[in-house]
Amino acid sequence: DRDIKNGFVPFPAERAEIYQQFGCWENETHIQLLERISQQFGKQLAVSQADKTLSYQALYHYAAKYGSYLHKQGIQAEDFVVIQSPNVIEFFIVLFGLYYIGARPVFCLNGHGAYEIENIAINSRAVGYIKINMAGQAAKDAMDIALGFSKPNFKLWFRETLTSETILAQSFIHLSEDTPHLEQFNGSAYAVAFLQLSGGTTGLPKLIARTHADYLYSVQQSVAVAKLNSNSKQLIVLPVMHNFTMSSPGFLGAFFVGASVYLSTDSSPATCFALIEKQGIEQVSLVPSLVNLWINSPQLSRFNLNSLAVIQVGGAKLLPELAESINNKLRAKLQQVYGMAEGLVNFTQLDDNQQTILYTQGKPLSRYDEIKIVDDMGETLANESIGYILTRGPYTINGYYNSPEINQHSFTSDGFYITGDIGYLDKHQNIVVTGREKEQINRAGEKITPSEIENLILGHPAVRDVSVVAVKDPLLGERSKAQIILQQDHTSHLSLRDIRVFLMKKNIADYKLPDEIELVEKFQYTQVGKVNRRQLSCAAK
Ligand code: J2J
Repeated sequence: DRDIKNGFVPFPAERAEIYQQFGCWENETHIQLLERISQQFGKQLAVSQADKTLSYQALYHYAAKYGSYLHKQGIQAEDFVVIQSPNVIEFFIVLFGLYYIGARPVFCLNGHGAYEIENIAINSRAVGYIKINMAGQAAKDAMDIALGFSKPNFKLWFRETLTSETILAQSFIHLSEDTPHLEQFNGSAYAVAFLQLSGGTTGLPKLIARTHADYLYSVQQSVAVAKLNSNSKQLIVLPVMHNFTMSSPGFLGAFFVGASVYLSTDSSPATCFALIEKQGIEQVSLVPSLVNLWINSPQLSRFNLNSLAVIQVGGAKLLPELAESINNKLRAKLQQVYGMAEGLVNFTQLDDNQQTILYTQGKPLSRYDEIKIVDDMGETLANESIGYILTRGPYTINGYYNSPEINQHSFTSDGFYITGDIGYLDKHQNIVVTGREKEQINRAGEKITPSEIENLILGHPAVRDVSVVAVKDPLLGERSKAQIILQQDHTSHLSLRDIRVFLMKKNIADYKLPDEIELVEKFQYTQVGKVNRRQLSCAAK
């Protein structure tokens, strides 16, 4: 069908049949899920942010309105629309508005700049771009970014900038008021639902196409393992469009059972602790660097956080000392999560013993997930031996979107995704991530591809060659360092600021700006003659 023609790699028939037969995939799309939950839990609070709230009924109602408006503007089913938003309530209306008409969101991080947005929009062949801004903040206009598009093959004709306001973004409620009401689009649950971004291994971020059925299956399994129910109160503080925040169990997990989601646009302990205390928050997902910030905050003793029951931590390696502090200082149960936007997600079980919770990343969500640890030759290793982590299963992609060349080295011939992570299975089949083979820097859970930044820095006239590497950082886990070899004839000094300003002019996301630079005569090389990007050792504890 059209998805495949456009570059979606479907599940191979033999495996699809098995997953189907074992009931992994429900025949339900994202909007059908919201419709069902809004019928069942209509009056229940779906999302709240600052002084704004939406019940499930209201969310569905506004989504229908906004979707109808988008349709009137010419957005059609199967169209891709790039969306970028801080953690505000309006995001949910835009998201489900797109789903209402069968359009497909392309999720960008709020930190992404025009540089990333342009590339993502072009690669996904998006027809539009919706940007939601915070009220009162210097509004980056969607128009400004879109005007920068230069590629002739790209027809981005729909651009919208919304501002998150105190009541609800009045701008778009008004926009949709005099729009004729459209029927909900009920497409196939096996079609592409959206595009997520990969942390990336080489070059620009790769696109990950997930189907409604496979994704919502992972949500359903996450809900079970995180034990969410309709009374649960979830705080969202990580970026709302990250895969972790969306699905592990994330806001979709909360929606799945009619629970309530509270958004914070700010991750500072003072703001989040106050929200936890005031609302009686029970569950929150964090990256290790945020755990670190929270437990060491002088604010900790000022608030009553007794309601906090479970904290999911994932996105980057959680060191056991920090893991222990969740129990000791935040008095909550830790649930480790090792996941990826490509699919596979592992959780420690809430009733696992302390050893397992502190030292492992748990077990895959589905009994049909297959994990293989292999050596350099691709041979499967015994338990407790460290090797490359490969996986395939009912909600892991079988290829990046529209990337045949990349897929050749990202997947094995029998369909396993090569995660680029290194680790082992313990004797109880819990996975332990010990390191990484892929070209990536994990800066507080945000993934940076060194070659992307290197290519940009190479454009600086004073730079002859550059290597961007990860350096261990006590707060961020890893920070980025640009090692630079200056042009021979270049006598002037190059500072960190020079490089950061140079990159900022390219409009790249802030988290990708190098944290430090070092001027060197030559790079360190590994045995295979590649620059040693991993100066740090991610060796097993
Ligand atoms: C070590 N490394 C980890 C962990 C992810 C749930 C949770 C996280 C993500 C995510 C996600 C790690 N210990 N606990 O999508 O649904 C690193 C690995 C992995 C990469 C994926 C989810 N948890 N990582 O982080 O697509 O290197 O997804 O391959 O952003 O993060 O990054 P991403």
